[in-house]
This record gives sequence, structure tokens and C-alpha cells, in this order.
Amino acid sequence: MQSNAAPPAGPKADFTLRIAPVTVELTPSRVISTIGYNGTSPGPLLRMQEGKPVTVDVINETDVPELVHWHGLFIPPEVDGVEEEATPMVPPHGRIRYQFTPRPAGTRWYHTHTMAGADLHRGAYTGQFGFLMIDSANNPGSYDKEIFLALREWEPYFNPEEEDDDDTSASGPQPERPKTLDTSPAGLEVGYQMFSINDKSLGAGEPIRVKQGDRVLMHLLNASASMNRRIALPGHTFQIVAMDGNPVPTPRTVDVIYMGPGERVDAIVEMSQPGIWIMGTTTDAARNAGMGVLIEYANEHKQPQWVAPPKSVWDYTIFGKGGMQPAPDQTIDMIIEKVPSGAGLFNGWTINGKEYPHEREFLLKQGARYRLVFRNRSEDDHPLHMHRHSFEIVEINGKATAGIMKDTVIVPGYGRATVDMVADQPGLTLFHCHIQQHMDYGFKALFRYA
Ligand SMILES: [Cu+2]
Repeated sequence: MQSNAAPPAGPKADFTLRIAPVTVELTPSRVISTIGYNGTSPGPLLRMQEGKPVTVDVINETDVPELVHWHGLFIPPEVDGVEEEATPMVPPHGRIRYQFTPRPAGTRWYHTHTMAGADLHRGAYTGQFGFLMIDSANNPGSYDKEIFLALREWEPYFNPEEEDDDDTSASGPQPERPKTLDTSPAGLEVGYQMFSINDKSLGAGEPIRVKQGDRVLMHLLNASASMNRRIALPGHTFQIVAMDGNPVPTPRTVDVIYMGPGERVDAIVEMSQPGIWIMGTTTDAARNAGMGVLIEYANEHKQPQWVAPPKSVWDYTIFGKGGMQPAPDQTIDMIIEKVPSGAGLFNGWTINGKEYPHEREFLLKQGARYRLVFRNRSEDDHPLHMHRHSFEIVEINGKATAGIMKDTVIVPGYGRATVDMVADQPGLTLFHCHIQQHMDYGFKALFRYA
């Protein structure tokens, strides 16, 4: 890795990302300013070949140190793009060349990994994100059209209420609900004024044009800094073929997709209901304010239609298979608790009663299999992300499954998720909630190899 302001000697990089201020025209009358890559937000779709080494020049034209994280890749900490793992920062008005071998194949993404804290113009609140596809030699299946859709909110502000799509009214089991709840006043959360899919608010961009009979492969990404989202397309169903870029053992068809920040879903949609439809979040306020896109069949001129989908509970386990994981070498319990702000501004978060960094609490032995039990003693759904590894879902709230490999999993409010992880990527490994505010206020831990 090289770090200086001058262009690196030697051959041109395979990819270049320039971090700089951008404007995003959500609608002709709503143009926002943020930080993005190569003059846009989302940044360019990067396509890499699995196993073929690449170089990426990252040029930072801002006044603050930055990082680019490659989400879902098995790459060393020096290039993972994470300060806690000791990846070098890209200095203000400096540059760094990342070199790595992209793997595994599938829908990945890249984004900044800086802390934001109370600054809503930093980190995941900015426009620094984009899709990264790692293509394999294997046949990806048959489809007529491939589209990339990133869910996104803009213009954040501090808000006393949380207003995302969490379905806490679902009468699911709550195995981790404490007998007595802490009722101290909670801190500020983050709300948003504007919403989009990719860089356009609903109705402002080009529709997705389809023909009856088309099979459309949708790559969905929740690129939010903080919001879990439910997505539907009236009149159609989603056949889920991959989650976090990894093919699922049992592709199943659903009406609604639930995704936390950081998660990806690949779905095939069969275009079998001619019309003009609104695909978007099931939360009316956010959809009406822009988080949607039109699906337009050829030769249709009706009014765009939205129909609320049937109530459903998202269940990862239906995409798995039977059978059981091998017994783990060690089980690690991680108890997640919220520390209400009290008189302070923001809530704090602890894992096993402590905030980051946990010193030498989470030690991995290379080659060993670990069972991580995430016990969520808070009411929020948390998308938990493990860097540089993938894990296999073992159970969610007592429902067992096998074969689902992910890098981010939503642990339901007062619920439990158990995953197995093989320690096969030596080096510092960050684990955190993908909600920026939670991560910034304690909800992260560093795993080390012994
Ligand atoms: Cu969280």
C-alpha cells in the first residue's frame, strides 16, 4: 500500500475512486449536497472478477481523513478499510492504493467506514457508497434484465422518535426480553427529510421498463445509515435467490423483503401483471417522500399503483435447509444492551456490559469454529455485521436452519440470533451494529486472532 499525494509510480490502477463533494438531484426541485465517489452518489458500479487481483486508487479530495470499506470481502485488515483494524486512513487531499484479491463472488458493496458521532455530515450519513459485484465463472442463472437498487435516506436530523420499518408489533417470541424494562428517558435518534432509491426520489427518475414475461434480477441494497426497511412491489412476488450476495439453499418466494442497513438481497421478479406499479418501502410517509421506483410495462399508460402488501413477518430461516452445523469448538455469548441517555444526548450501547474495545475478550484460534449467540436485550432490531468473514445462521428466536451464509444479520428486538463462524481470516476483525449511531456509541467489538 502506498500513501502520498502524488500519483503512484507504475501502472494505472484498475479502478479509481475520487472522494469529493457532489450534488444529488433527487427531484428537479430537490438537489442536495453531500460527499460521494467520482462525482456521483451512489458511486459507480464496480465489477471485479473473483480471484483476480485488483488495484484501486482512492483519492481523497476532502479536508478529513477517509476510508473505503469493501463490505463482504475476505480480505486482510490492512485493506479492509476500517480504522479499528488499523487500515491506514486516506489523508485529506492524499491518496492510497488498495491492492486485494476480490472474493467471494456475489453482491458486495463499498462505503466509508468513518465515525460520525454527532456530525450528520460524516460516515454513512454521506453519499459515500456504491455496489461492488464480484463475478464468478459460474452461471448466475437466467434473467432478462439486471438492476441495482439502493435504498437511501438524505438530509438527516436529530429526532426524539425512531421511525423506521421495524415490525415490533409482530407477536414473535421475545426470548431475550428482560423481566423489568429500563424506562429511563432515551436519547435522540436520526430522522430524515428526503428519500430515494439510488439517486432519484419516486417519480423523478426513469422508470424501470419491462415487458410481460421478463425475469428481472434485482440486486437490492439497504444503504441507509440507520433504517431497517420493508420493500414490496404490488402484484408481484420476489423469489429470493441470494442474501448478502450468497446463494440461499432454498430460494423461496415472498411478498415483502425486510432489510437492515448493510444487507443485500438478490431477487428474481417475474413480470406477469401489466401496469405501472410503485415498488418501494411499505412505510407510507417514506415512500410518498421518495423511497420508491416505478415499474412500467411496455405500452401501459395507467396511473402508478401502490397496494399495501399482506402483513408478514420476515423469517430468514425459510431460505435455509435442514440439518445441523457441526458442534462448535467454543460458544461466545454476546449480550446487547442499550444504556438510555438519561440527561445526555444519545443512547449508549454495550456488549456484555462493556463498550468498545473489549481489549482481549474476543479471541479466535485459527481454524476453530465459533458459535456466536447474539442476545438482544433492547427493543430495536439490530443489523449486526462481522467484517472479513461470513457466518452461517444456526437459529433465530429458536427456529433452527442451516446453509444460509451472511455477513450481516438482523437480530430482532428482544430476540436472539445464533450464527457459526469459522476463524479462517487471521487479523483484526471488527464486529458492529450497522446502524451508524449505535456503532459510534459503543456497539462494536474487535475480534483478535490469538
Ligand atoms: Cu444497532
